[in-house]
Amino acid sequence: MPPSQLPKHGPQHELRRLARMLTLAERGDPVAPEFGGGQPARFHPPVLGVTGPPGAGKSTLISQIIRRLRAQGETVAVLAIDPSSPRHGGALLGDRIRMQAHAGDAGVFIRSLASQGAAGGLAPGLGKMLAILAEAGFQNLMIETVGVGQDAVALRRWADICLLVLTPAAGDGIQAMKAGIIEIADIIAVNQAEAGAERLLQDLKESLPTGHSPELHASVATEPEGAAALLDAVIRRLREIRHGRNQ
Ligand SMILES: Nc1nc2c(ncn2[C@@H]2O[C@H](COP(=O)(O)OP(=O)(O)O)[C@@H](O)[C@H]2O)c(=O)[nH]1
Ligand SMILES: [Mg+2]
Repeated sequence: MPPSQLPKHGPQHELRRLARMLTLAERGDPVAPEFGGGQPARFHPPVLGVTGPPGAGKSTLISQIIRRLRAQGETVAVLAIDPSSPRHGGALLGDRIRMQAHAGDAGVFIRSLASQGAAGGLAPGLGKMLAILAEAGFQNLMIETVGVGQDAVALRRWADICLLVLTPAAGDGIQAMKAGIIEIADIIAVNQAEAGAERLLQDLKESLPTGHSPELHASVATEPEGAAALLDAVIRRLREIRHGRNQ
């Protein structure tokens, strides 16, 4: 069933019920049948995974993607496995979204998840939670995570599209290359590009493994048009995946 035919998830009690089902799935407990019992969803919306170091601008970019999708009437649910990092000036995604006026919008659902392990590992019930959100009718799903090493590979398992967000700050790109995270990326954003993105973009181009050529974009997520090309690319891919599955 396409999401437009599913019941609208407006009323507060439905949202509370959805939140409860996600808690059950996170714990590994049984999920109610109307949420598909946590089994793979009948209709699976595109899943965007957003990963990168704390403070790179993942939440800010996700908020911009949400803004664009909402302007086109599309719904979005986000699972944020993102420990807040005061040291880097990062805020929990929920806070950032609230600041950016998606609060009270029934077409946007955001859930923060406890991370497993210091680096922000993927939650064990993630697949189930995505299935529940799909059954609830959300047209786009996103996962935000501070992924390194094995976590990044796990993200690849759940996400149709992986967006890696780096900054020109010393070491970011090198760290990502060392952690093997470059290999999972379909799109790489060099964000906070007002500090100059050329060098990191060049380094990335030169060190990409053979046969792997992710789209590279420089972005400034905090300026109104600063991430336009990146956002276009992400939204185009989400749409391609959805159209492919609807046929
Ligand atoms: N100067 C600048 N600041 C940015 C940019 N993108 C995000 N920020 C800021 O960087 C901080 C961390 O952003 P956030 O989205 O929370 O990063 P996350 O930890 O990767 O989710 C916030 O204060 C943002 O406002 C950018 O392109 N340029
Ligand atoms: Mg964040």
